[in-house]
Amino acid sequence: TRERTAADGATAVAHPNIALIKYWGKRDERLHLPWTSSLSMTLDIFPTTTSVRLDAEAADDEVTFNGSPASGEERRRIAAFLDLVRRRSRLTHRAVVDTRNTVPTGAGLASSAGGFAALAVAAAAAYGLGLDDAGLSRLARRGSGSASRSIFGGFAVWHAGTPTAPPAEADLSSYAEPVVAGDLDPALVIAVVNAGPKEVSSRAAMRRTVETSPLFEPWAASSRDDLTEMRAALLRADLDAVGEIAERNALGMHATMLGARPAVRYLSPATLTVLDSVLELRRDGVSAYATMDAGPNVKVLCRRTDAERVAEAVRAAAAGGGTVHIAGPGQGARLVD
Ligand code: 2P0
Repeated sequence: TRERTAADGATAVAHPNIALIKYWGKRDERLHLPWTSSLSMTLDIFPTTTSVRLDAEAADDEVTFNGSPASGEERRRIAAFLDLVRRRSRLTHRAVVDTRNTVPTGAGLASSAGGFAALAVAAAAAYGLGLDDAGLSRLARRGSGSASRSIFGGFAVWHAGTPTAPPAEADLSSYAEPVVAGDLDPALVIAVVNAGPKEVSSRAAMRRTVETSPLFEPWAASSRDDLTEMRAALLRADLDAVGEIAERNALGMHATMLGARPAVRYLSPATLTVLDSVLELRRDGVSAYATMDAGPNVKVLCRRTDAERVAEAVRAAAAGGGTVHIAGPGQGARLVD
């Protein structure tokens, strides 16, 4: 690796991902180690572009988010992430971070996944960490769990890390990798029924679920089986099996949340209306399957050739109350500068 100077900087682009096998629940909060492995598709829409420039003179990090200074929790999380990068690089320089995010923030569309994947790639380059993809994925995980998967394009699996190992050891084996898939030609139709920020952060919601929901352990156990079946279904390019497994895994995750005390409920009446339209599509012979994250929005997995028809159906179901996006598999995080 080349010598680093204070003038060094780097810019990276990353995309969000949607989990088909969900990540829900940490076994180690500081290291962001999950209870279960998860699997996702990286999207080709809503990129985040982040540049990191070292500043030898600055007394503090300067973080700009979509042109405005970042503040509060957002700033704190980015500064904590940069502290981790600094400890690894043995450089003490503060950084100027400029991030441009095109995802509707806080709407359960995983804006933190593309965000921390782009930041990890840009910061690792700027501070000269010399990481490979697995190392970048481990680093991105420390920003946000789901970001570990956005390092890779297409389908990616994030390993929970050896569950019997102490956290410091599991930390080394908890990263994402590409998943071998057959010729699926999938699309995800994203029905944004509410683009506002959520009432409970996914971080707080998953903590409450793990601590209080009697349904958490059974879901975690079945999710491990779902992952095995999902990998086989992807390998044989069986879109119906992929969709069925994804849908049941997501509904199971939401069931664990409903079992929390007090319940965490992200699904709204509009969500259920869209879910009904997905059932109707299936009755009409269209392969369409739904998944929902920490918010009311619905992502419908289908064949790319059916995407327009699916988009039309969910748009009609949302009755003008939302926007619909069509995404295909996108690229992994990469340096652009
Ligand atoms: C996922 N979600 O697998 C799951 C499904 C939401 C529902 O990953 O606390 O922002 O930063 O590790 O990654 C959202 O949680 O949480 C998420 P942290 P993250 O996509």
